[in-house]
Amino acid sequence: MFRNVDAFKEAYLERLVNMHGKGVEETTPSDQYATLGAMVREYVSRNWITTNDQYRDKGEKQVYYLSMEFLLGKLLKSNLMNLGIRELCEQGLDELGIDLDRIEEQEPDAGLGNGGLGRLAADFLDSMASLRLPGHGCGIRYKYGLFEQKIIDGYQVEIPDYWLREGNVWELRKSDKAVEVRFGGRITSHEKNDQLTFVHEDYEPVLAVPYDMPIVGYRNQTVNSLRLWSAESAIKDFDFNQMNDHNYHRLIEYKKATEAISEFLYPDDSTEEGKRLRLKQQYFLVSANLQSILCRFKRMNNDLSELPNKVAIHTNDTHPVLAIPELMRLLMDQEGLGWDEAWSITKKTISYTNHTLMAEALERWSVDLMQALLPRIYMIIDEINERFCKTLWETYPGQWEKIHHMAIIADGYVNMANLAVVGSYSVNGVSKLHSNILKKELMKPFYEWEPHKFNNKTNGITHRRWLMYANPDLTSVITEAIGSTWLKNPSDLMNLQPLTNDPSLQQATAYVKRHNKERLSNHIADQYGISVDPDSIFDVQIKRMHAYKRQLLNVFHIMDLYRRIKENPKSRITPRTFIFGGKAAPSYHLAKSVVKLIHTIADVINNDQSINDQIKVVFIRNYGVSDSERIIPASDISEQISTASKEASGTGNMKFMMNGAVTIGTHDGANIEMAEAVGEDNIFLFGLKPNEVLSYYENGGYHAREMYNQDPRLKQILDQLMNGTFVKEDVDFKSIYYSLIDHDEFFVLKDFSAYIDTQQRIAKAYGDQKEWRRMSLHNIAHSGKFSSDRTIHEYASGIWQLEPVFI
Ligand code: 26V
Repeated sequence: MFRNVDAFKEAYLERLVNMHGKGVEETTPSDQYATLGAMVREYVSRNWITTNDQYRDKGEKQVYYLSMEFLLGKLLKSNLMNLGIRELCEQGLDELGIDLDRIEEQEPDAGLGNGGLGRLAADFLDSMASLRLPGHGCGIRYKYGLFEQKIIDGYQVEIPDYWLREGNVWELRKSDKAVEVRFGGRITSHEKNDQLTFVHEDYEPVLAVPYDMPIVGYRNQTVNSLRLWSAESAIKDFDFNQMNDHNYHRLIEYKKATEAISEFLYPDDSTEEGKRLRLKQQYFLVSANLQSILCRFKRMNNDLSELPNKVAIHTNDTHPVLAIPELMRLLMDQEGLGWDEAWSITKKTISYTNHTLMAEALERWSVDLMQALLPRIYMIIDEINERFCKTLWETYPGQWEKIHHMAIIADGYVNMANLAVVGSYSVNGVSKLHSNILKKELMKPFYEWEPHKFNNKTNGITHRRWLMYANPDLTSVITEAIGSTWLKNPSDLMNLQPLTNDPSLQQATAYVKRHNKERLSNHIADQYGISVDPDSIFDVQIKRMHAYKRQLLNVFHIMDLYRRIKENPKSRITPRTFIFGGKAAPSYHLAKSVVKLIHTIADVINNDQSINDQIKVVFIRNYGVSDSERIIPASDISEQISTASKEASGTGNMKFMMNGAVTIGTHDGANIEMAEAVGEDNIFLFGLKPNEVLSYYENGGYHAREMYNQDPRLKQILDQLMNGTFVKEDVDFKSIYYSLIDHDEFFVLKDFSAYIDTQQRIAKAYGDQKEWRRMSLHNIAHSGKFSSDRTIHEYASGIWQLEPVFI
């Protein structure tokens, strides 16, 4: 059906009419999307089957990437492009009077993730398939993705995101592969032939049903899988008919509780009452996948000691780390192995990535909760802990504090990061700086205990989605300049390096940027009624709202700039458009008041005629993957200004770099490696160094109030939060004010002055357009290293021992 344009048109028309039962003219763009999606899914199914067959026949090692989040965004365009059939479809549809861009717009973003961690998982899937690696995603099919952000009166309001409303064209329900996951109940032990066996009784069964989505490699035959599990009642509906009232009610309750497991993605601030459900989700993910992985393995192997040679199980953060006790449980209780053998296999099979050093984000589960919900799993964790502490004791006799710190269970809690390190063979951080801090601070005793486990895998992004597909015009310009090898081998972007001073190339890239900015300006005018000048500097900070990411620093720069313009009505600056976007976790009050603050200052500044449109402030509501694809190609300045040591890596920073934006950033996460790649002259780094920040945390010595007293600019800005300059309604920003004056945990005031200076340097640099264009090209040239193809290559050879399979 995709052989040639005519064959496509014929097949498409027939499908369109048959699928929707109406004449072509009456079909809606959403109908047209559903039809094209279904055709593409069908088209890949042959290669999907072949890929699976070959993986089985060749018996190559497989990696399973376990993640609570996959922030996929839209898939139609990337699938068409990876398959190499988009042009054909575009032409065919065009001849039918249908606009492909418009169809692609119809697809809802699959928002099954919070932010960086979830999007990284999605980029990794793309890279694994494109590098022909047998790697699969394993996740949960949430009925509702991350909440939709509405802005009412400048305040964030959360609405459920029912992304499955119109169905999901990419998925295939595999009822025959469903497995049972068990919660609650009690464990009894029995002796049988000299062996202790454990029996789980009175548990609550939940049926886990997999939905598979194809992951299409770039211009190869590989089609990997993303398997998302849905929770359903394990009791057949017809049983309901023969019930009395009491049982019927209990069954309804059971059904509701069961389905709740895959109902919602948790925003990263889960409250107490939500915790139980979150733990249920984690075990559901882990148990369903491990049963299915083991079942597949056993179809081809009967020697379980071969498992680590055939299967790698990767845990994306600690969320799926129950995979360790669950694999132990399956190997012992189901397969009959003894503890030592099961433990040796488990430790050689599981690897773990840490994604944050933020103490609040390190997972701990109360023993009571875990014992009640997962009695057998808890027993196993307890035993792992006992044995581990015993060996620690032998090495560090008498060092109670150290052992207490390293214990998996302590003070009534299970420490998931400790379990992850003890039960895996590889622990990695996501940037050089982050991995070093892991070794030297957070996991120091573990590093001293088992140094060989620790390694770094600096994050990356898929250059296909983030450059080739999001920025097709820049892609053409690059290909015209250096040929097309970089498409498959992104490090070849370096071939741009000798051309960064080439006037015609500079002109071509500037033209593309200007065009992208114009498109974004139109979108902003259309959606927000704000007119922004495409010739202004587009200065962009898009990411989750969080104190450590310091959107406040950016806001304070805007307030300061506004003051300067008002005080010097005759001077003119190069106009700037400040663009923000990001969701605040629903119960994160401080982050939510920053959303309100941005809207408040935007309202004042955008409506102040006296400043002649020199600054505009735009907040993109409900920011998600599709927004970033539109915004990043249109950006001049990329704001990566987290408190040094706090951002594990960042990945947005790499996306901007690849699209020719210039970074203003702190010495944090992957910014440091970006600076190493481009040289300090081609990036604007400022502020405290990670060691300075860590030393303040450790030794004190920072007094925020002094900053306020010493710097009149800061004093004025902070006072304005309280005195009504910006605030016309009955709101104030007391909580922001006091969080800074009293404590300033994230050194906003401390870095303010350096930030303002650097913003001035960057404004000056922008004034020299020739130099700016060179710098922009220089950044693109050095961005290939940050392709997730490089990252995944390192995971495959350094952690998973995985070989490509040619389909
Ligand atoms: C979660 C939470 C939850 C409780 C409140 C504080 C807090 C702070 C951070 C997080 C993030 C958890 C894990 C995460 O998403 N990490 C991100 O992973 C990205 C991919 O490796 C990385 O680029 C980001 O720097 C990192 O924040």
